[in-house]
Amino acid sequence: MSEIDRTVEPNDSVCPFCGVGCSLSYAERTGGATGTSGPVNADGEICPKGAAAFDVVTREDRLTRPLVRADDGFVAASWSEALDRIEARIGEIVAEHGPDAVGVFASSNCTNEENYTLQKLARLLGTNNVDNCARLCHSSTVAAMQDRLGAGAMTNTLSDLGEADAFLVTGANPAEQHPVAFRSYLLPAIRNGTTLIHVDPRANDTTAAADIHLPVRPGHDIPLLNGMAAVLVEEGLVDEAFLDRRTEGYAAFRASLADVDVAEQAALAGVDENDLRAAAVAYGEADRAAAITGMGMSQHRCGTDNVHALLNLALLTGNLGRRGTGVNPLRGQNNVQGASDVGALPSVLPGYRDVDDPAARAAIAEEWGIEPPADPGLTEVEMTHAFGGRIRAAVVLGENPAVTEPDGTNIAAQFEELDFLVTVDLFETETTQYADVILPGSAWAEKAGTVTNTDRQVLRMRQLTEPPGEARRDLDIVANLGERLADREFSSDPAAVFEELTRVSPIYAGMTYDDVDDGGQRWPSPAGADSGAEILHRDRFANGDRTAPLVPVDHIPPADDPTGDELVLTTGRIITHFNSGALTRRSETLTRMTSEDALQIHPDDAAARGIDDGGAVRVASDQGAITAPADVTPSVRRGTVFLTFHFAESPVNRVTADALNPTAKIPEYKHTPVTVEPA
Ligand SMILES: Nc1nc2c(c(=O)[nH]1)N[C@H]1C(S)=C(S)[C@@H](COP(=O)(O)OP(=O)(O)OC[C@H]3O[C@@H](n4cnc5c(=O)[nH]c(N)nc54)[C@H](O)[C@@H]3O)O[C@H]1N2
Ligand SMILES: Nc1nc2c(c(=O)[nH]1)N[C@H]1C(S)=C(S)[C@@H](COP(=O)(O)OP(=O)(O)OC[C@H]3O[C@@H](n4cnc5c(=O)[nH]c(N)nc54)[C@H](O)[C@@H]3O)O[C@H]1N2
Ligand code: SF4
Ligand SMILES: [Mo]
Repeated sequence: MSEIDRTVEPNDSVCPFCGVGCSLSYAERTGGATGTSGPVNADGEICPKGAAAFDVVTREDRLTRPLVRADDGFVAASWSEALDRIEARIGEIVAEHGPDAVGVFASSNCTNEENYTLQKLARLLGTNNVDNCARLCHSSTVAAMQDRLGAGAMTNTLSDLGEADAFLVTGANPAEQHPVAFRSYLLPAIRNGTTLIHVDPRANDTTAAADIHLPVRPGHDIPLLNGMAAVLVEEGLVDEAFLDRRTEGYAAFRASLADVDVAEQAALAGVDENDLRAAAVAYGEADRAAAITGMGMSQHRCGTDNVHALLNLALLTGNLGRRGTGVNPLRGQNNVQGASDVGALPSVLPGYRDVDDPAARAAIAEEWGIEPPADPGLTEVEMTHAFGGRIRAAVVLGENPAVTEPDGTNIAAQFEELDFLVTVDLFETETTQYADVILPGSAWAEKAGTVTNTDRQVLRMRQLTEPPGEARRDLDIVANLGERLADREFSSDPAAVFEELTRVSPIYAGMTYDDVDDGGQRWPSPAGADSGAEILHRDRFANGDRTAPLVPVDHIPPADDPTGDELVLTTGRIITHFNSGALTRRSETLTRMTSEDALQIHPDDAAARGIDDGGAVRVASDQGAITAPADVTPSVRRGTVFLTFHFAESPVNRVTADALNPTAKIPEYKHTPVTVEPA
């Protein structure tokens, strides 16, 4: 790593991992990261990943020069050679097939300015084929919340959540995935008496703090939530005044519940009826109840409907628009909220204005001089499916889809189909191996700009050190690509790009780059993070309506239920590793804590298959097979097995299927029938 620049004031930046957005800086004493007091982690709290953040920067295997494909592998090239090649090949492909033959993968790991510039590049080139991996996390949540309430983000903020009397945490494991949010905001409230209801097929670190655990059968959240809705009505725990003033359709909704038998719903969801009733009563009796939702809800074919069913509970009980309430999707990477806010999505422009809205396009044209195209582009998984067909060339910034997209067994073949692939990464990864040109980008501590965290706060990243060798700052790279591909000037000054963003994205209007320094900027309340406007849907919903509809949601049985002695594979995360593992797998500190994946399997399921704890098992589906050691544990429910996707040596996505949710196009990562046997 280059010298840390001591002249940067203050000398800290934002953690490169999860969407909580902790501040950290370099500690001379340990040669690693230390937490510093920031807008989210006031006491400088960080988790083990944050503490290892400099491992990403200092790794020996960082890319330091552009690489271009030669006959037998890659050879180093100068920047001008690499950019010439990109300009020539993408130019040819656009000339032959049109701009929609190019697919652009933006990055939830990169700044607002980098993502804003990249989506601008795509649209100036003439395509809306730009997406980021918000698609893979909360696109279904956003679709449901946008539809019902007019905004897809956390309704509340981390700091007011602590005022809740009950938390309903479903399909999320914040103790491991959002550790500082859990420890600093939720846990103190829980210790003070707030009831924690945890809905998860596995008991994990979050469950350890729970009062009620509902070990739902994967893919069966709708019956569980509908059962809870029925109990709320039966027990008179609905908020009549709120229903009158702020909702529509209660009579019909109530009538639809007449057919709902709570015992049947509990049986379908695979949970104890009394526990389900207790959860509904705890949620309904609380003066303030906050729902927190994650991938266990969103990453299903029925992901949007799952969230619709959850929204019904909040509307029935008046738990929206007040402190300590709401429906709160905890966001993934440090800038997955921002990458979407700034328009790195195929159907919306910066600030979530539809590409097919002429007024929105005209407003953008005033700034850019050119109107963006009107037809929505392809989503991430749709783009990889179209490789070699409609999509001939791709630009991938800071993503590793060869590991993280579903049906990984086929993805290799899909990448081979591309005529031309450019990747911008810190390392050679499973995805860069298919590239024609690999550009060496900048790690978090080597870049300046802003990111937007899970509770809509815009936070400032500061450049603490220089990129290694000839690696460049990502914003410079995206601007270089823009100049080559869209043939015009692109600014690589983060302050200037942020200022442009505030002019074109209505939700960032009124913010300034300098004010971001104080952590005081949060949409939709640039006046200040605690201005009173930070809780959404207070008097009106974000779409301007006073009321939101209650809508009956029917259970959608998973398309492929297990047959014979198949088990259901669900996937997820652990505290010490991150997504594809590109950033964490080679970190000495983190691999010392966890060095390999393990298949969680219930002792009864293991015994029936002759599987021993620690023994190698083969996990196979219609898509593919992998092997992993068994972790025989009663913490996972019978009939369900669990693996992470952090270890590319045992890539679980070779086994997952690529069925998509019809509305949001999110893949079904959390319900795959598999056979499991000793390897
Ligand atoms: N340590 C760590 N932190 C991270 C990440 C990481 O990789 N590692 N990634 C970041 C990103 S990108 C994201 S999107 C977030 C995700 O954060 P989470 O949403 O917490 O992530 P997951 O572990 O995928 O899923 C949460 C839980 O859903 C449960 N689950 C599985 N199937 C079902 C189901 O059908 N119903 C219900 N109710 N639950 C189910 C799983 O057992 C799991 O415990 O984390 C972010 N933070
Ligand atoms: N089975 C299963 N699969 C899943 C999920 C699941 O729960 N189960 N979750 C899905 C979810 S929610 C997500 S978000 C995706 C994540 O999918 P990805 O975004 O593909 O995963 P990451 O490992 O975060 O990949 C980030 C890549 O960017 C690089 N990178 C990191 N920071 C920077 C930077 O600042 N600049 C540049 N240029 N490069 C950088 C890293 O080296 C890495 O190669 O995975 C999805 N896949
Ligand atoms: S909680 Fe998230 S943002 Fe905070 S240190 Fe841990 S990984 Fe980084
Ligand atoms: Mo994510």
